[in-house]
Amino acid sequence: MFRKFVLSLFVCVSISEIFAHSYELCDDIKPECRDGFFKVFTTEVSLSRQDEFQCVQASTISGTRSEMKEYCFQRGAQLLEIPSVMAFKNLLDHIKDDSELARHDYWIGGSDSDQEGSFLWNHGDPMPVGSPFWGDDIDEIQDPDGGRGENCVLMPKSDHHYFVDRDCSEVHKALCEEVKAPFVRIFDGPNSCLQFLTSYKATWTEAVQYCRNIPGGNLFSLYRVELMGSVVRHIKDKFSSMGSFWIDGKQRGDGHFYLLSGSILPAGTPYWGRDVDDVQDPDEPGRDNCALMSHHDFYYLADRKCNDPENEKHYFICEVTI
Ligand SMILES: [Ca+2]
Ligand SMILES: [Ca+2]
Ligand SMILES: [Ca+2]
Repeated sequence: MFRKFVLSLFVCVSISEIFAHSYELCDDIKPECRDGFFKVFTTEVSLSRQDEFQCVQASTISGTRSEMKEYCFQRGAQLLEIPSVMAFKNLLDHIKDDSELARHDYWIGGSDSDQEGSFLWNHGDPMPVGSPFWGDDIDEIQDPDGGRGENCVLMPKSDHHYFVDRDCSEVHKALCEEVKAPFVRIFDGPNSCLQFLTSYKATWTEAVQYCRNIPGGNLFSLYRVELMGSVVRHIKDKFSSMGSFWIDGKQRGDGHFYLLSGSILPAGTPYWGRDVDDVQDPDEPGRDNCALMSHHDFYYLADRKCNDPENEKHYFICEVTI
């Protein structure tokens, strides 16, 4: 028994050593809200650290609960979860102050479809019950009161945007919440806090814009080739074969790839791969090509169209200079 324990301990330690890949969170950097999302503080606004917020967006279309869940997902977001009473109040204040927002009913993340009477958020965390979250939906019986016929949580205008349970096939707008990725430090250096965006695919141009919205932020630059190993290891550990990642590097008229800082991203090995054919990249003539770490080719660089929303939307990596 003891030997077995020692053996399994040994196996665990060796495996974790082999796969150990060290990184730490950059706790002092918080992502900003993307364009089109508004900020909702989750604590008392006057007291809050300016980083305790959610990024929320009201849908432009209406649909059933499951259609709206998909709608949010397509935007790198999920149906809104409300983590505290202060977050609820700050959200209601924002809705009340905006006459367009105030006119609609909204699906949010809660449901009791899995087990009747047990309301859960998107990923299974329990939702609070009772006041001050739930209303009565006008019948003087506090919701949830719909039994098996009403399994989805709506914030209806008619009941001052309190929570009520409704039939999931009703058609309403939704509130989506941006899924925020943490900043991690996987190597030492001046731009060493990286954010791997894997809940949202963007063109290279959109990715640059997203990263620049973060104070001190930019699309990740491979300014030293040594960084490539750490980044590839992190992608393989955390996001194995999920997809490719845009990084800094855009072709200009002279054919070279330039970093946003103005320096040149070198051509050839060991940066570039051959992507999906047998010719080493960059192999697309022209000037509107950008650098992608291609999951088809061991995350070596490939040149792809910078701004082709039909065919070239990918994950991306932001970095912050601190
Ligand atoms: Ca009721
Ligand atoms: Ca129910
Ligand atoms: Ca109800």
